[in-house]
Amino acid sequence: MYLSKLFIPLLKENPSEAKIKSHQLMLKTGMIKQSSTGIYSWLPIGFKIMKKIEKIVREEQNKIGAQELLMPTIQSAEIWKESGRYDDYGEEMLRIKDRQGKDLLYGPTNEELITEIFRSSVKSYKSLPQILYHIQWKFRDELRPRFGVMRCKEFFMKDAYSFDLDDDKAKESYNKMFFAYLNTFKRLGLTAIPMSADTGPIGGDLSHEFIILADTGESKIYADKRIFDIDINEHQNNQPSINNLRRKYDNFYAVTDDKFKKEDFTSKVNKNNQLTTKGIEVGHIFYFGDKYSKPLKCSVDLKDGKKVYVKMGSYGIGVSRLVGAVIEAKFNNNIMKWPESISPFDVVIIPSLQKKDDLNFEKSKKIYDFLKNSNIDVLFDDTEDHLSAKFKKFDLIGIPYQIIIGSKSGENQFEFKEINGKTDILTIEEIKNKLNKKINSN
Ligand code: P5A
Repeated sequence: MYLSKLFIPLLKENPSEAKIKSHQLMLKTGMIKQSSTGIYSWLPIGFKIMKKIEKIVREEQNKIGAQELLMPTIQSAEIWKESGRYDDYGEEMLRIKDRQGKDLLYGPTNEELITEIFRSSVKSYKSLPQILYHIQWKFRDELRPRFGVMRCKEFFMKDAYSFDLDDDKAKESYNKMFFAYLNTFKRLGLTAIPMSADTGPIGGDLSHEFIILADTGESKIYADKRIFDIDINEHQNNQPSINNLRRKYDNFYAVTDDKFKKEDFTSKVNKNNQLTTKGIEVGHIFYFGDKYSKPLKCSVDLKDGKKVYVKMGSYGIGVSRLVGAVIEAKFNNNIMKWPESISPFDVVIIPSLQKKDDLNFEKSKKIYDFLKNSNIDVLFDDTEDHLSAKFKKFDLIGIPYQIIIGSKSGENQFEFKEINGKTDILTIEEIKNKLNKKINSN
């Protein structure tokens, strides 16, 4: 893609309404545009990054055997009345009537709808276990939407739902998802800590929030630092080891503020290991047994003819919030570096171009065509901005690698710079091999 053709409305000034760096950067680099309070349009660069995050989330769900479907954004109020949550959910729920006066709502979550789908399709214990998920927009009429995509009204969520026959099996599903989440965040270049959490309006008695550390996070956290040392690769994808490894996490105190008890923290965690800080909740998982299956009468027949309500859990990842969360974690000293796995482009060619200087343009175009033909997603800054202005711009756009075409480049010798890192002088073939290696390792 040529930069002159890219729809990327960059802002010159810092947007005054943005209080945290991710919100500022997303507005400044034309990733999003507010459409009304807490509701955003996703412009090409922002959308591309979010789609890459979505792909990784999807791959990790599919790896554990979860199956993707798609439920609508608009739901009937009936099923929410059956579960009892229609009244409980309060003003956060956007309620709508159609022309016949039927009560509808814009789904804030999908426990009811998936239970309704399951109860009408599955009758026998033989069909269990199952994990179903979708990636869909949600709407919550948040009292105080803020920080851009971090807490907004309309947001993109991956929500999965597990169905099992008994508590033990259901907890295995929970543990599988627990590690799928850790793997997902790792691929996004994030260290997320699972923290014991309150269940709030979703319900149940077992729940973990996945938190990444950031000063601008809304969650206050209290943890035993040693939780960072657990190696998730220990688990070999077989159930006993997943359950055992999950138990390791229970050995270390790690809670968000609603579960915090000072006496527990000080008595269970040695002073040197105490970590009190803030973080961003990027995922949240719940086990709630028959909280929804019972009122919605979602049961299956057992071998002996008895009926049992299915045991359910639900598992959410804030896909759109993650775009902001990655920025909070990676944007330092006014320089953004996207992890290669989700960067909007693999590499950018930055030539010094003056109107009459066709040489650098031709060189750049050659490299561009060569890399493009090698399936590398390359951006070419074909504008006539001064080099220093170009560098400033790309410090914010955050493409991890740059090929600089200026006084130091020879016939087949180019400056290849890692943003925030070192510069090598490489041939175009070497650049291609290096980039391919990076891309394939994700
Ligand atoms: C789990 C899946 C649920 O909704 N039901 C289905 C459960 N959990 S949750 O914690 O309420 O949300 C899951 C994740 O969605 C993101 N999120 C938000 N992102 C942006 N703006 C919001 N207003 C918002 N609310 C929730 C978070 O990442 C959360 O962990």
